[in-house]
Amino acid sequence: MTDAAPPAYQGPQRVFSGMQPTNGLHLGNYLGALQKFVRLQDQYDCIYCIVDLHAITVGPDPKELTNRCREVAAAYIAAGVDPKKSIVFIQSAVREHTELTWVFNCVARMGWLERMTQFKDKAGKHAERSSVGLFDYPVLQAADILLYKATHVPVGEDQKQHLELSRDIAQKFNNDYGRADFFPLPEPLIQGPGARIMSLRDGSKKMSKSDPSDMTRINMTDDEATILSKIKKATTDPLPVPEAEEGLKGRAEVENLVGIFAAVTERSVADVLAEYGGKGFGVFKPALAEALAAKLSPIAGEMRRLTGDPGALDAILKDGAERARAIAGPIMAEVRDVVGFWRA
Ligand code: AQP
Repeated sequence: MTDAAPPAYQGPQRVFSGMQPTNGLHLGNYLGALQKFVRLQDQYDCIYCIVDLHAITVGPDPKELTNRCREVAAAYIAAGVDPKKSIVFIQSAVREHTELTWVFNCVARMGWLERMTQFKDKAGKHAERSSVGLFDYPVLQAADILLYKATHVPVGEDQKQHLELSRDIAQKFNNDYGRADFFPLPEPLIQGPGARIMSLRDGSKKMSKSDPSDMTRINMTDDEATILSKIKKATTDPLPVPEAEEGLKGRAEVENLVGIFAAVTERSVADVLAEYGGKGFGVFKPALAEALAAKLSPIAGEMRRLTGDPGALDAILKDGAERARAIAGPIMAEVRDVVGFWRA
């Protein structure tokens, strides 16, 4: 007898993704994820979350948390997410996220979580002093996605391992409870320019909100002068810009800057090198700064306008939470039945 392949998931195709309201968003968040959020709206029903439950794993200031959530919502909308079409909401407003996390905590295995490199990076040498929440972060992330039975998840490359864990959890839940196609196995959408933007100071580290130095990143709200100053001070080497892609090998910082230029101007790397190959960074860097400012300044202006009216943003977030609950509630009720919880 041969094992039959499990039936393919038959439910609707749906996109889910989120960002943490920790520090302000940066160019890596924009190119790696947010730009994809905007494009996917034409193809799918999309749900975009502001993941405040994730943010408290590293303990941000409670006085700041709500405003930071509003800032992320403003960034989504200013970048082109349409809150009438897509659902934009704050994670903690939909309590089923935490309920499904508990169920998944009992599905996921310790060994799976112990392999997560992001926990090792974030906890550093002090893993035993990290919150349990930080360790459990990828299980909450799996619950975020699967609570909506999302089939596609736009993320940067750093999230690849977490997405694989979400698939493992979905698969094990389906197997354990004998419901072969209950949860879809969500597909990460990672490809594309900007999937991995590196620090401006160290080409071996990703650009990150939590890097202590602001000079390592371009924030979405940086003004033109700040962008120019950060790009001018970005690490390069004494050689000129190479003329072909092979010339980028072993020059991680240069490769990163050329990749950023290509991504923000929607050109290929080869095309950028054809224009700047052989020229010095004294020419390349101001051109890059100008391209960045042209891309980010209008978005930053719109973010300022949106955050200036918190009441209007809250109305959008309230509507988003209601629409999210309308999807999450019935799916969580189904999970409760599958697991065998008492039904009142
Ligand atoms: N450097 C990056 N290049 C490409 N994509 C990136 N993303 C993050 N950094 C880069 C993508 O942005 C989305 C939101 O990320 P997050 O807010 O959930 O947190 P993160 O992945 O941990 O990103 P940060 O900015 O580095 O935050 P901290 O410093 O707080 O950890 C995700 O899709 C991520 O892939």
